Amino acid sequence: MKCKKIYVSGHRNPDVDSLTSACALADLRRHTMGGEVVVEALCPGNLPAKAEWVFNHFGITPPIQKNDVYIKVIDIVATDIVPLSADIPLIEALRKLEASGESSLPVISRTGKYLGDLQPLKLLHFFIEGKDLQTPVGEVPLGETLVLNSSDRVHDVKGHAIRSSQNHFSVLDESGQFCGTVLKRSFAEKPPYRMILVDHNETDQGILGLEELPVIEVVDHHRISFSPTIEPIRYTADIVGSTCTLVTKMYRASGLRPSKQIAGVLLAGVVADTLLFQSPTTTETDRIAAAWLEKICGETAQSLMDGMMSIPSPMMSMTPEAALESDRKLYTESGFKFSLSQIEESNFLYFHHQLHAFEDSLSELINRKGLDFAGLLITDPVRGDSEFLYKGEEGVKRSLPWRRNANGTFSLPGVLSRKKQLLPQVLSALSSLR
Ligand SMILES: [Mn+2]
Repeated sequence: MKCKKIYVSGHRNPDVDSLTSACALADLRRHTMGGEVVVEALCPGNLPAKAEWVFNHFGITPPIQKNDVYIKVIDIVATDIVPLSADIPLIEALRKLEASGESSLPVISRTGKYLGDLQPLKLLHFFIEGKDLQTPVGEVPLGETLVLNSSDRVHDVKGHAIRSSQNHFSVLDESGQFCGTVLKRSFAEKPPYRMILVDHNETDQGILGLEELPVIEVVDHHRISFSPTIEPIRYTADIVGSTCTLVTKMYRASGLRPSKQIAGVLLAGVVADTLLFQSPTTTETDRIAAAWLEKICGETAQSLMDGMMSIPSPMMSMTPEAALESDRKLYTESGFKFSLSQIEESNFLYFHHQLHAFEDSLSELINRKGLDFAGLLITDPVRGDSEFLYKGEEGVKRSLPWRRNANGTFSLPGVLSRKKQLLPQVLSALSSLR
């Protein structure tokens, strides 16, 4: 099927880097791909308050909130089959049927309601009785065929449809209105949407339904856990502090200059992910990219950091459940399924006051998602330290390398990055258990 739309999406529970890089890369691809295809940046989940501030500040519409990209029947509807209107005489309808080369054609009322399919076999009795060929086709016996609902997932109806003897299926909306037809061969074709991933490459972390769409590009700065592809794809990965740094480099390489607004949101992404160049993930490349973006957007990295830090942290403004969800990633590794959330909070006292509530929420999360364990990294971006709260499998807990505090949390001095500091140590603890 012809590609109608390309989605650009960061990981679920998106953070500032994920959203701003999606927004900017969508903008870049609109320029490099020409105007033919629609490129749409997505926000798979809630827009975090900090990201909302960034997009407002630069006067840009944030990525569209969408929880899944499952392909629906309506997405693959074709207009190849022209339905018969119920008013025309049977003889005329039969001629149209013959000319179409199909074995049946849908009949729709004047108001667009689907009435059934004109099928010659169904008419035998009608002819035997010697009925008039001038009878409107809407009044003759029509065949009942397999019809599809426009909102059905293709995944759910595909098997049934492929096994049926029909070559096409009428598609109806909730009120029975005819929306078009799906051709049987469409089920074997590529869907009309493509996917570009930013700031992640693991299907587990991506928007729901991601596995149904061909990924044509990845721009990322995380470990690679991407599945083999059928066709060549564009893959940009590097060890830098922010995906926005990579998108900035791509702008420069293409000879295009981002608008003031796009440069602004890119700079915010670099600042947010490197915690104003304090995170150990920061590289010279991030600083060079930021300096270039500062010139274009006319603001400093520091002023954007101040702006974002003025937004209350999830811990102060959300319930423990919501705070855990605000930046949570799911992993399956060494036979363990686990989740690691991260929250920035410059005052650990807020966290200590709610410790039991967070422990309960982690336990609830483990039950709900069938996990082996779940952890929460609380990071103080100002002092550059973290604490880690762990729930779940005791063997894993014992193999974690950090000092335990009296309140049961782990102390991780100098740790700012889940990706570069927390995850590798968790993974090495897990592999030591095998
Ligand atoms: Mn990132």
